[in-house]
Amino acid sequence: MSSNLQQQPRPQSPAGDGPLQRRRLRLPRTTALVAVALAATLSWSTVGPAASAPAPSPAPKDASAAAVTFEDGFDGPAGSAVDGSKWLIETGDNVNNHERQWYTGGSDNAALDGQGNLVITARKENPGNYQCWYGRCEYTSARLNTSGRFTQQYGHAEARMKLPRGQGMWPAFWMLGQDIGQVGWPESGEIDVMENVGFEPGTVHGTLHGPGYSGADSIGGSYTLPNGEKFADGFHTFAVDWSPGSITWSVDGNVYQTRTPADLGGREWVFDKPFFLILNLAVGGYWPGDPDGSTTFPQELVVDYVRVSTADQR
Ligand SMILES: [Ca+2]
Repeated sequence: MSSNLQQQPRPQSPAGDGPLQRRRLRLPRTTALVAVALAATLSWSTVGPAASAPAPSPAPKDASAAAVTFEDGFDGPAGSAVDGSKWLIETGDNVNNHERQWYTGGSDNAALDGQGNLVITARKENPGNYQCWYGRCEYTSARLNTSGRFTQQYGHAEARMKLPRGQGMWPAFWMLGQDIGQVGWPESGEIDVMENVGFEPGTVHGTLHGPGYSGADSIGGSYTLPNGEKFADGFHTFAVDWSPGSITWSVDGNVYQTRTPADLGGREWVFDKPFFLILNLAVGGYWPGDPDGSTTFPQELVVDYVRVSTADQR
């Protein structure tokens, strides 16, 4: 371990989180973030059950329009940073997964492209002389979340994205329980709407982490594009439909997995509470492995929109 590692406060790793290649610890890296998570309000969770009641007939043709609780279409001038009222930009490194990048702030690695997209860019550079857990950082990238700005319990969450490509890339759209600052991880729960690792260019994973089923023991499934297609070749929509006791994952409307408390063998279902959203592009780590000579930089995670609504919809 480097001295740098010991100087920075980091959450404890849970014991027994399994084989390295499947270990996926996704903890907030700073106490500041935890404090923000604690401050996240349950602004609409108290109305969740009412909102999930059947709508009076005739149902509107586009029920989603009236039920949207969070939306960012990433419209704005090219080069501008994300809307700070919607997104908190996390900075620093992440030793928990042995990720290799430094997450920067501002618009350095997360910027609008002027054509309605957020682009999270992973670069092989270190203009700020950032120091990572393993020494001088080799890469920069970005990680955003809605902690303290938006949380949701149940409903539909989706993002339309074009993924990066190459060994070592690890883009993700995921959620953490807003009580992580109080109960820690994995008791907080983690819902991974979409994760991709570069060595599987045509496959994405949807996963649940909770107490007794995290890291190597997490509960999940995967979806693979037909005909050898790759997620870096075009935009796809990644979604979960979430209701009391059930979470369903889909890609482009194709459902590939539903999980319920029956899958947990008596372990606790920790998904009946508000969660916040996270978008990030990690470079390297236990699960994806590190970039190699075949990896080209920069790589981009291009996000057309993120949208959350109260109603199930597919
Ligand atoms: Ca857009």
